[in-house]
Amino acid sequence: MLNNVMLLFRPVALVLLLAVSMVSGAHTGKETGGIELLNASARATLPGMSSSAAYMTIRNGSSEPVQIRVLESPVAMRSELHTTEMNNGMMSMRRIDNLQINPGESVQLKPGGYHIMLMGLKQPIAANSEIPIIITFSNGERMTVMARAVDEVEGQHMAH
Ligand SMILES: [Cu+2]
Repeated sequence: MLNNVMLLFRPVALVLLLAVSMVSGAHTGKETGGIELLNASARATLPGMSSSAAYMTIRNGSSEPVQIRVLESPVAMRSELHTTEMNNGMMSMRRIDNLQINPGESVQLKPGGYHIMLMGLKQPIAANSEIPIIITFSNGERMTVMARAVDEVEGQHMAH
C-alpha cells in the first residue's frame, strides 16, 4: 500500500523539482531569497575614453557567504572588480579578487569605493543606454543585470 502511494507521487515530485529548478535557473537581474543585483548603473563615456565603471548594490539574501568570481560585459575586453584607496594622498585603484558578501549583507559598488572597471571598451557607452553586466559568484550562480548608463559626473572621473 505504501509502495503504491509512493509510486503515484513520484512523478508529481519530479515535475515539481523540475519546475523549481527552472524558476531558480532564470537569473535575470533580480532574485528573491538569493543574490540580488540592485540599482545598477554605468558611467557613460566621453570621446577618447577607453574604460568606464559600473556600480550597483549586491545583496546576499542566501544563507551562505558568496564571493564575486568572474565579471563580464560584452562592451569591454576585460571587466575587473576594483577598490579605491588613498596612497600618500593620491587616489588609486586596485583590483580585488576576494570580496566576500556574508548572508543577509549587502555591498555597495559606488564612485570612490568598490566598482566594476570596464576596460578596453569595444564601443562608446551612450547616456541612457543599458550595459549588460554578468557576474559569476562562488556558489555557481551566474547573473546578468542591465546597468543604465548615466553621464559622466564632473570631478568623479578617475583616469585609469
Ligand atoms: Cu577602477
